[in-house]
Amino acid sequence: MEFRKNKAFPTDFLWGASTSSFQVEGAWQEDGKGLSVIDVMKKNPKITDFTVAVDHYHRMKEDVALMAELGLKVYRFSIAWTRIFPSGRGDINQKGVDFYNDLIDELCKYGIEPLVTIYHFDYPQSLVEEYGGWMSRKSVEDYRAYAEFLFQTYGDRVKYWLTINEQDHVVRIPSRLGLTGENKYEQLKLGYQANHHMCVATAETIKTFHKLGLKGKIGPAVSFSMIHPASSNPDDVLASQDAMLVKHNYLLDLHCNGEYRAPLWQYLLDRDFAPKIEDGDMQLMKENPPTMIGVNYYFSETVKAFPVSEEFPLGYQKESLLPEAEAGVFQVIKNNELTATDWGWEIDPLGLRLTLRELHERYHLPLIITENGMGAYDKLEAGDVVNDDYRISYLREHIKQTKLAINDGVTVLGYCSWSFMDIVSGRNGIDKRYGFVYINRENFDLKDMRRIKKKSFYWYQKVITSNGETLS
Ligand code: BGP
Repeated sequence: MEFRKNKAFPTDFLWGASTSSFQVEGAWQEDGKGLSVIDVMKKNPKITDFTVAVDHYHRMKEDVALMAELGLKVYRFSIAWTRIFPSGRGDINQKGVDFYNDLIDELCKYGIEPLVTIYHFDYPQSLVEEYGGWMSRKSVEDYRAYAEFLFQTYGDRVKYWLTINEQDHVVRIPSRLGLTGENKYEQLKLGYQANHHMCVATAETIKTFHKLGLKGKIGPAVSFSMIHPASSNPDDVLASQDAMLVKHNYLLDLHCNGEYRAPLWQYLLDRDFAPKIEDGDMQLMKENPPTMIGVNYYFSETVKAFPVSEEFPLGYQKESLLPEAEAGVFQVIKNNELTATDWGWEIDPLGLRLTLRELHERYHLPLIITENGMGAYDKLEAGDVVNDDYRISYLREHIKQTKLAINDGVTVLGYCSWSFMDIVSGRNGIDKRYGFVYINRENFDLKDMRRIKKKSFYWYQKVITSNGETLS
């Protein structure tokens, strides 16, 4: 839809950038930190692990000063659960508590709003060993108690909280659940049970948040993007709706409405994936919905129908980590209208507007973009210059669409680009760079870890000072 006049960004719009603990901190075994599932994950010999990351743990003040120079209004980061509770519960590690106290104080000193992710993939390994982690009901109380400790410790300065980052990825990626994933069916069945526990844990945590009388907003950060039908063939339209259901909607329907929608429940029963639900679970979720939704958006997908056949029987799935095809449900195909990043992620800025509108219409909650960015092979040129025009162009187009979504009537509290500085990518090491700040290291050569401002840094600085009016 086009309009005669378009609204500007609200004056209190939160311009920001994001990171997560294991992707930036390093110091994986320092100052009493316990092991997380990330620390024990099978290593890929071709890329770096997360042990050093970008050394933010030791360079925190220098990094926050750069955030201030960039002009950030909000900084999204996650707390490493095992820095606070090395064994996931019980004994507290004061040095870990102090690190985040110092980080939050430093942010407040510059007037930067902290946006805290309570848990971003780095689940305590000891809880996996003790009782199976998220697969056990016991995980609910340990997560809630950890979150309560954070509320009590940092809640005087932190107003915005994200409960679980990309729960759907945790459920689907065996190593993030602490599983080997050797038995696909078993892994998916356990994954749906883990998913249910995460939803109950989130609701319990939101209940605690309100009980403590905390002001501010809380909700999950979800990976959510529109899935387009490949054609006007009704079979493809059905495939796109089914893909939306099993990839995205199932999760927020639980968090926000406390329901397994009929077609989803039918799917779970049919595949024998239905989780065990205890009395009161659904009511608890209904009564304790999030008060905002964090949206991680990178790309859209396009799907066509994928009928069951002899070659592809029911249950067949193709994954490159996340599902790309499921017999009898959908099949992702290339969208020829879109270009893609070096990693094949299809660039679809308008898809962000559609995503924001979809979420707004479905759940009627304020949204905050918690991740959006472009992973690329950046080149450090002579004189410490990184000309990342491709990233500027990516971000510009997505910010334009965010503005249009606001004009459509969607409440968007802020925009946090992924990532503030280069991070170690979840699956692609340090080669896949995302930041406004270049980190001078390679996969196996740590160099001097110098912080270098990229061209996009200066561009985003202007975007922020002009409150999104200067995008060119
Ligand atoms: C999201 C995660 C982030 C981040 C990002 C980019 O799924 O929340 O942690 O890594 O995606 O993904 P990748 O690092 O695989 O490029």
